[in-house]
Amino acid sequence: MTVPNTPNRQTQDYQALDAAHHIHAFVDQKELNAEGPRVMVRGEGLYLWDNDGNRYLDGMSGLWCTNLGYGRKDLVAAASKQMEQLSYYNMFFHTTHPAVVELSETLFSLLPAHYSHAIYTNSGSEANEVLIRTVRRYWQILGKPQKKVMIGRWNGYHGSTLASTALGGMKFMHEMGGMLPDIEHIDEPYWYANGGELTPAEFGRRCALQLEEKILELGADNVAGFIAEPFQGAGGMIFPPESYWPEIQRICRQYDVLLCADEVIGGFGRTGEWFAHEHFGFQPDTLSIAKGLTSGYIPMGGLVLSKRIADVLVEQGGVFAHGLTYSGHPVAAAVALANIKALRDEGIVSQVKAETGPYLQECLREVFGNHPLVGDIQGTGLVAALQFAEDKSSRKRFANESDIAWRCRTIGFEEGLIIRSTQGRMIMAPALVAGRTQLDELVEKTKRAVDRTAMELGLL
Ligand code: PXG
Repeated sequence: MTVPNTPNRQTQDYQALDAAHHIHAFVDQKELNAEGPRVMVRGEGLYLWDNDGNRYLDGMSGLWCTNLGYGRKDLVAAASKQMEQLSYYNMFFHTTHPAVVELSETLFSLLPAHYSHAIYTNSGSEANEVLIRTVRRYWQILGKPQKKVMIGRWNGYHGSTLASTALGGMKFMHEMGGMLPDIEHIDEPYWYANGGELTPAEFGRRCALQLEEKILELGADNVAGFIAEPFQGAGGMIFPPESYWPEIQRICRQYDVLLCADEVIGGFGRTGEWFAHEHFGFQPDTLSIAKGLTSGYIPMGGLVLSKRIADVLVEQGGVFAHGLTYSGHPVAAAVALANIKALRDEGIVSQVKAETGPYLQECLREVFGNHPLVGDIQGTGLVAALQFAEDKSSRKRFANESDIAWRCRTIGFEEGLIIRSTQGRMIMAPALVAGRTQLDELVEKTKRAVDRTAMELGLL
């Protein structure tokens, strides 16, 4: 198959140059060099093409970010127009510009009314870096400088820079020189793995109460905020039991600890609501955003602040000693604006809520509800996870579940499908523009990959 716009080097040439110059993300570089990375050259809608002309259905929206799908000409035009008009200016030196102002106008029209201000960044990691400093600054201004400890969760993910790694709970990342003082963790609400004999509701409350215990242990006067993803993404697309978030919110309010939601994956329509905390029904004080803000067309992130925090920073804070060269970059802002307008005006987010989300969830439960390899199905909107289990009734997981899920993911590629594996879970999060036909293809190809994996295990 000929692929239009295919660059004219051979795949092995790209691979050799790649091996000569790159350290890739989260991989044993020596092993990857031996295998050779896939060379992606083109994207259109939900599909990707590699340099050898193979087509893939991207069931992961790139890295949970291409909410609008690939190849949108309107986003290209928005970037190009902005580059011609004002390719760069900054928000230092008492300056602003229309692109970032208009982005905020639209963003805050979509957010619940108690949010008022944003600090823009280039990525989700940076949003969480800024979060720590901003939250600490808030308490300093209020005369409580000792309130500086952040509490996160084990197996949470908040980015790969130093402070965002420390906020996250990936121990193998901490081990690579990644922990910081004044950051603590509590357990994740992963009922399937850790719930034991408790019902999901009991377990959800138990996990939330760990926050209260941790706050009491540290002293509420020392705790600045609690950060968590509304549902865990990189940690395995884990949905907390329904009892979890109301209890977390109660505890944060009771001890005057800021509730910080990391919406980098959950934001911009993934669950069918604009933001995942709206799906779970709680009200965070801050939101970290990135990914779906621009559908991955250009890097941009940000920290959204509630009016409660912003008023203190603005009215009483004096100089805010923070700034990034590219905060509110005009081209990124113009693309973000075009992106969120398209998600809104084309009814894409509402379609995920009313139609495509329920359809995907229903299909997955119908196809995998009785599958010998699948013990549980979680998800809402256009995000879902299949939990592999050796014994469903006791929720026993395979000892080598990561290898099994990785194998399933590899078979997926052979079937022309990109889905992710994390521990013993297969994760999908297709672009929000997916229609029924593409969701059918996603489920069908996932079934083939899971069936072939089950056959190799002798279960089918
Ligand atoms: N918060 C959350 C919840 C994320 O998922 C970040 C912050 C950091 O964003 P940046 O833009 O700095 O990468 C993320 C990133 C995975 C995976 O394996 C997920 C992410 C990154 C890499 C891998 O699912 N999310």
